[in-house]
Amino acid sequence: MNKEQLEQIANGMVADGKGILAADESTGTIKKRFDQINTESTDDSRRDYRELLFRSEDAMSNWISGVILFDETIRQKAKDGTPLVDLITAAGSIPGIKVDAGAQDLAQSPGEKVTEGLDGLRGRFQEYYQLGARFAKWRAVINIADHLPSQYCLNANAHALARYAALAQENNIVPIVEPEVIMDGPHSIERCFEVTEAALNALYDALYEQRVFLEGTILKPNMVISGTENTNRANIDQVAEQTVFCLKRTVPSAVPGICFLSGGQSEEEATAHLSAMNANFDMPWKLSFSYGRALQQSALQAWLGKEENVAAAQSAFNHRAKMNGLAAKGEWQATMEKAA
Ligand code: 5MM
Repeated sequence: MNKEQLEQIANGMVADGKGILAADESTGTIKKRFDQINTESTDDSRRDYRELLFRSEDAMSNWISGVILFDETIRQKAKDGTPLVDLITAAGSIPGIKVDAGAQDLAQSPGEKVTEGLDGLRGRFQEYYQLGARFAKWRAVINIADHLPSQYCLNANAHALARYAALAQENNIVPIVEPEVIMDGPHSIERCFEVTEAALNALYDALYEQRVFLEGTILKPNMVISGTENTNRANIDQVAEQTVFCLKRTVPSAVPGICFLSGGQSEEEATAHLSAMNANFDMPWKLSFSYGRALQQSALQAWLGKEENVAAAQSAFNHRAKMNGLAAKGEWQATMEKAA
């Protein structure tokens, strides 16, 4: 393990005003996204869509520090034969890879999930490094319900996240650790706080036990936010305050950066929350984004699977990337959306 290299990559992932594009939708998830725009999901259409994102010059050179890829994409070539990974590095961004095999039902605990994918992971990391990946991602799914999550679920997922993280670092790949507390449900922001705090405590206990080098990691958490079906939703300032308060209680200052997932927030909500945190609080880590839907929604709607819409889709992606880059510095204003 080369600690210096890990630290350098992790710091690059949270360079000033930059964040991560999560383009690691598995085949099933990207099909759902393409269904929304009546576009067939094929090897070529997935390649064309990802290629248009990675060739969005303003976004990729100025606002996107790294891209999380799916296994298929890290091996794919652009239409002109250039490996997609090379488009990313040519823009000065870092290629990363999703290595988990998805969340499956947790045995003996109805309603809960545990993420799989540890078998053979050491060898897969070696191959992904050769293919150009310098960071990786593993996502745990934690559901909130009346009596959930159980401590069993939090511990099982934290253990897997730590095993993955230790293996990634052994191969000089920076692990993004993502314990996602799901937004679905009628729960309050207070309940989200309680569950997020417990999940992060379990995670950092496991990372410590398994000797993970925190300076060479990135955390990808949910924000502390009301459930989607809650009728009395917390506002932007409350989300920013509760999120920062929760992270300060749980995340060691040795961690260089925290890059949020968007989790079903609208594009503008995800940007506004991030900017409010950076504008109003002093923190020991960089706070940035690792958004999937909140970076791609407008671009997908502009593209509609049509070649003639590529420029419009790129312009939508460039705009979202810039808004989030500014939010990572606390400099975003709602008026910037209207002006655009
Ligand atoms: C882009 O979506 C990622 C992959 O999901 P699946 O494995 O289910 O296909 C997902 O892990 C994503 O990286 C994070 O959830 C953040 O994305 P959002 O859309 O929540 O910002």
